[in-house]
Amino acid sequence: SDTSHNPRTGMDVDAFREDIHQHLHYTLAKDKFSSTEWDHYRSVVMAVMDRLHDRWINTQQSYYAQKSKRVYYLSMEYLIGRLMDNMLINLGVQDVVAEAIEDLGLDYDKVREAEADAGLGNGGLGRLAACFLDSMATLGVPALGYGIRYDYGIFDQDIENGWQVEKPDMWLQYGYPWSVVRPKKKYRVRFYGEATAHEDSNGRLHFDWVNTHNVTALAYDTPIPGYQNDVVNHLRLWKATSDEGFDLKSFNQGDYIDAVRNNLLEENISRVLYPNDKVFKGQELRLKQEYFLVSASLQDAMVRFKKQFSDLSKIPEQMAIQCNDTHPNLAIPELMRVLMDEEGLEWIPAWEITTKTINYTNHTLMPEALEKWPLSLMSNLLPRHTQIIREIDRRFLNTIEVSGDRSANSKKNDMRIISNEMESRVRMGHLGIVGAKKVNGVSKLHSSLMKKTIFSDFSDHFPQKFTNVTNGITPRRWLRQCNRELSELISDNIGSDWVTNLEQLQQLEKFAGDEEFQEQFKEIKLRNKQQLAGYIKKTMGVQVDPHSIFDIQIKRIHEYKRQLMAIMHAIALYNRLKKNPNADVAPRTLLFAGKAAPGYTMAKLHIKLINSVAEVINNDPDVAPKLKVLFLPDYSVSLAEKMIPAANLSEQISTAGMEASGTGNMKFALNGALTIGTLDGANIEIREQVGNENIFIFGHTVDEIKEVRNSGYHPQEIYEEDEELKKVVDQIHEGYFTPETPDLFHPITNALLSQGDYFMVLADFRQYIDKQKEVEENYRNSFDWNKKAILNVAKMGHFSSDRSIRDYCERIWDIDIE
Ligand code: DL6
Repeated sequence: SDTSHNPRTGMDVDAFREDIHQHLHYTLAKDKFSSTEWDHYRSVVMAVMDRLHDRWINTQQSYYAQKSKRVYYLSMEYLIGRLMDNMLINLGVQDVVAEAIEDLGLDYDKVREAEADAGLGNGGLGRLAACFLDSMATLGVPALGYGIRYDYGIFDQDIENGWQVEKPDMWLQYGYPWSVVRPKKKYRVRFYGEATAHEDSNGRLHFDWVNTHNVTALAYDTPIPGYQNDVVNHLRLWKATSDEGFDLKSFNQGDYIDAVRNNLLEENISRVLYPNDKVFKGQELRLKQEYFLVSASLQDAMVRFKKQFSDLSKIPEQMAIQCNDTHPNLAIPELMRVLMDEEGLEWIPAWEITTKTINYTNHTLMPEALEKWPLSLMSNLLPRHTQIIREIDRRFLNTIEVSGDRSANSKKNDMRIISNEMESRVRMGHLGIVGAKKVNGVSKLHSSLMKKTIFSDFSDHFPQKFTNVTNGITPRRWLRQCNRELSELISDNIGSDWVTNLEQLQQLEKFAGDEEFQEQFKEIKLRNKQQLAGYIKKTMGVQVDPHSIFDIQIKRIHEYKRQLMAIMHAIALYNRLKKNPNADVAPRTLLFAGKAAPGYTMAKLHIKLINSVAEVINNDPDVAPKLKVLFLPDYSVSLAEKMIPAANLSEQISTAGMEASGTGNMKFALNGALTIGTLDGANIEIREQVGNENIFIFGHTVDEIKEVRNSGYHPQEIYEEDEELKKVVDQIHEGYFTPETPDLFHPITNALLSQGDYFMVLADFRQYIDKQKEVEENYRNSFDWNKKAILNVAKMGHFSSDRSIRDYCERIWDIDIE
């Protein structure tokens, strides 16, 4: 560490103070009279960037010198949140910089909060990518994340009269000081046009892609430091620009405005993140975004490769490409195209390289989320790729052997990449499996269901391709950063190695029943709850009781995640309290947060229902002291960092088989919340780790659901037979919570009763609310509850994203770490 006090590189308070001050003065031209919180924040960022740059350059030089194999992580989403704390913690200077900031008469929290969340993702898939970047740098994996620099990330959510209203996310409005633009790192990305063939003098066919519309991809790099290891990788985000300047033809014809407008159209490619979670819409602009990411990133990777190698067969030894879901799976035909049309390889060696380099992670089994691009749309936008995909499909079909009594045609139709329907479609999952080296799911259950259900033929055909890597979360952000007090309590007792070796938390087991430790643990949880209560009071004007059970469900709003079941539980509790206002119950605060896709009407209606129920409950003096329900607007990474450390109970209640993994479940348990959950996704592995007695499991299993569906599911009967449930459903139906619009929630009750309750809310409701009773009783035994909570923390070692990345290195990327 630099002890020179040099303002650009020194790691002490004086050096930082001087550098922050210099940036304010010399870079921003501000003084103490004119500077704003944003200026202070920017000056701090620039001082931190000064320290990152040396390490960044050194890291990249050493990868180059060692000819390290690179990991290219391709993702349409990175849900980063704020970076200031993360950067300071990983550089090991959080306290030093806090002191320098205070010395300058500024407030650390205000500086930190001037940063806008980088919300370039929808939910778990994007946040996973962000955790993986942190872990890859921490493990010293030579990795580079590639993505798109959307002008607008995930929309801001307002709640107006109980309804979600979307507002544009202006995260770049004042610039993004954590990124460095690379004005010379530009690649041409082509669209449309035609694929033509010509024969050379040796009679060999060559393919060209001509008459294309071109867009330029411009690189913006954000450094990604590892945890106190001097490694700095980066995330490279592409912005679409129109490099060709004016459309010369229109320009010469004097149509100045039109010439400029065209440029704007090209820039639309990186304008906005698609806000849909798990639903495939098939818009052309989205396909453009996907190809834009793939094309720019592969060009960039090839340039890096060719600086050091000329033998293309070395590509699989030099790069592992990981596709985060099918969104970047055009990397398969694109790499084939580059190798054949630009590098002159024949099909077979090109295919050999491609299928040893690219890997695909599947993140959902939900049929409506699987990408299936209309062939007509694809062949118009990407004519040469479409040819290549057809050829991949044709060759693949020739390898399919028929067995049993299934006809050859039916099996081929099920497996082919280009579906044989009225409107042919390119199935991006099938393309991924055929073209990838490895295909992985994201939890044990999900990986096994993937092989048994949607990809069963493929798992028979390519058994060696399929593997599992259970998701993880970075302990730096999700414990060290968001829960500083708990981190310190842990480090005081077991040392601080857990930050990079989360299995060390095991050592906490012996403190689970220790009264003194428990006392401290409890006090920290209470303070975290008080802080969240303060935030709620400030932003929503509602007082919640920090001694009540903080029961939290935060995630995207989706029917399969069953926020509906949780609000129905609140209604049942309300009814019990109305009937018996003096009932001796543990007070509970039920908190929700999450965004609904703008076009997902049912999810938006669920938000309205939660807010309507909250309104009635919170304003009823009979129940308000014992029960509060709140929907916190504008869920984000930063809000999660406030809510998770304050939770007692974590709601992970998806219909079994539908949540591929979940990662919020891991964050809560790591912060000492107990889980109420179904046997779904990574909940199963959490139970394996913490033991059945330290988690509240309920509900139908995957097999039971299948059985119920097969033997005929009759939600109406469940409703008729369970009086308490019936009352809840009736109240929703009859407009008890919205007397002015009594029919408002009919779509919800109809889905439950007359439309077959696809998400099995009624099937699980009784078990759920009985389990919730058990939770409540357990919570009242403080010793026992805290013991369980501490054990949960102690058993979370397995869910570090460092472990996930080690698994990727070993099972998929063929990279040795230490
Ligand atoms: O793997 C990350 C995350 C899982 O934890 C969630 O369970 C899963 O729902 C989510 N999947 C997607 C798929 N989206 N698309 N397209 O977001 O991935």
